[in-house]
Amino acid sequence: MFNVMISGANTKNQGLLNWIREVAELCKPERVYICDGSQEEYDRLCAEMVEGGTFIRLNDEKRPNSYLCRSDPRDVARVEHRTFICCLNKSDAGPTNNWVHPREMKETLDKLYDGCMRGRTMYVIPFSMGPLGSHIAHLGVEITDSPYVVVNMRIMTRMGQAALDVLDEKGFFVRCLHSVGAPLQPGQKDVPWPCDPNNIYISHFREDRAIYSYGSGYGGNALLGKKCFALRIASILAKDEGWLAEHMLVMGVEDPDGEKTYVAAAFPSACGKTNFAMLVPPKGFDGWKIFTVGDDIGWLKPGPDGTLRAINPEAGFFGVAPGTSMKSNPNAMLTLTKNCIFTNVALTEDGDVWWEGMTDEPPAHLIDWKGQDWTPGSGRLAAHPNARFTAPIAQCPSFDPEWDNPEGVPIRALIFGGRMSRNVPLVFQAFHWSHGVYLAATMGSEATAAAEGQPAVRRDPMAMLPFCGYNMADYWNHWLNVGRVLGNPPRIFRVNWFRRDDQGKYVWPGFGENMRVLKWIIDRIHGRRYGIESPMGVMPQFKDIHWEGLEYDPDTFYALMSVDRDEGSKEVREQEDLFDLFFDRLPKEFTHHRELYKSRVWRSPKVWAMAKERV
Ligand code: TSX
Ligand code: MN
Repeated sequence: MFNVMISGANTKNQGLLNWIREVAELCKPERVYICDGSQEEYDRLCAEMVEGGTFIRLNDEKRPNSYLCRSDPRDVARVEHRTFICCLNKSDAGPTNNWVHPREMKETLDKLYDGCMRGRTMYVIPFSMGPLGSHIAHLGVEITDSPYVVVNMRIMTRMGQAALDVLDEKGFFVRCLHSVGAPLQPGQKDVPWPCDPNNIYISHFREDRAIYSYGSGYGGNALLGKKCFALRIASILAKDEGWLAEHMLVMGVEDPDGEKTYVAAAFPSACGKTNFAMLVPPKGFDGWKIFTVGDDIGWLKPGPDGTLRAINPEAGFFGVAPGTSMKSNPNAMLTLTKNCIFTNVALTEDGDVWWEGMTDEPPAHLIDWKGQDWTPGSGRLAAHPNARFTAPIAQCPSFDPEWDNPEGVPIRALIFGGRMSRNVPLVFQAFHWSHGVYLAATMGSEATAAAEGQPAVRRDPMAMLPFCGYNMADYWNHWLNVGRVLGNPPRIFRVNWFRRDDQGKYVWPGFGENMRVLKWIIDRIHGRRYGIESPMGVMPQFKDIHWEGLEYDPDTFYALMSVDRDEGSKEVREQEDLFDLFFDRLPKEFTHHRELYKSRVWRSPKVWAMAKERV
């Protein structure tokens, strides 16, 4: 029997105590520590990481209680090709996931985990995804050998003694095991960012509802509450229990009369989800206010009133730093003034942080994300493009106090948007729930590179392609089932902030001006504003949008709303390619929606959706 000292918080949960022993026997750490989630614990771990060279404490005048961390340059992002869904039947993982039989994966992992924590502390992190004790929330415990994970999890989740209290003696928790995969021999000196980048496994066990991650210390690979639990495992739980775990921001929109309407929105990565979640209403919107509930993940559960009620399972933002500025997202910048962790950004001479896009003029000299001297002429990026901030959501100026409501907030609209330079209008509404599910399932987004010619469109159903823990077609059927039980389902919308003209210039100003689109959506929900039917869905006419404070030409607006008929037909053929992947489990409805769309398009003028003529 492997003997090891356990210190830290106490628990009487026998299931947890047994699991801790089991993992300790396998991973053979130097010591085991159960996290209590206190500020002292956080400060102590940060100080130890400063001591060991993992963290740099930032200038306390400029950025109080904040740290910079530089990862190994080989460990800088999520790794989709090393992400696995392990379930008994391959077809239950579906054609868009990497599948491995759970028995085979366990054999592989058992070998890797054997002794993998030698010379290190094994941290036990109890956490709640969602308000403590909420019936929509779920508990997890992450065991990790990375103190970086502990301090990030303290910001990103409700972590420590409070979660142990909810877990109590018999509570269920999702098992999340993580190791950086870098055991230390006796006397061996540690490195600032230990990892095993050639041996990464991010594996999810459907039947056990368990997560095993090995080899990476970065982001969603290591902070297992986020993508692994709150999306991949939660999507499996949600299917079995009749709710939705979604890659969605959640926000409240308050009008000048004080009426608050909640919406949730799904966008693929690099579409500015965090910016939208913290939107600042533009000129012409006096008295309107946006409240941020979350910027990345929403758990939506049918409520007693027939609505979908949403919580944000997270407690922090793990956002992309480059591109964030006082212009693009002032609320994010103000959230980052203290108590933050920055990973792979640049360090200024006065001990503060910088990244591309933060200011118009870069500083004359920096230390870049690899720790090297940097000047504007050096021809390299100062921050890694996937550099991140970890920040408590409660510090956000637009923070919604309803964030901690255990009943969640009632969602009135679901908004889906990709990045499409052509042929997807600024905004339109689905005819009804099942049509909306079809619009969300066929959503595409272009690769960000502004190259010549037509950029490649990647289909990203519900923005969940990398995050759905089971067969995507089963997931679509589940969506249709959820709609059937809702008395007051949210209305479904598609948006696109990224239309370009023939010169490649963006046609829509975006950012705060998206408030105009949001207002039309909210007017529609409350039955206050008309839209007219087009082949794609219900669309606003120029007069239906609130234009005060923005000079916007009606012709540009109709160009922004138009779709070319032949392009519409091409789109249908691409949808067929997507559906073919799921031939055996595809919802019947989808085939019918596609055929109906086809016939509407064929009967339309060459360039349609120009709702101009009709009044
Ligand atoms: O986040 C973005 N949003 C949503 C904001 C609430 N971005 C940044 C995307 C990368 C993460 C956008 N970029 C948006 C947008 O609505 N729109 C665009 C495209 C665009 C870029 C620059 C301009 C306009 C549009 N500049 C000027 O008009 C001066
Ligand atoms: Mn995300």
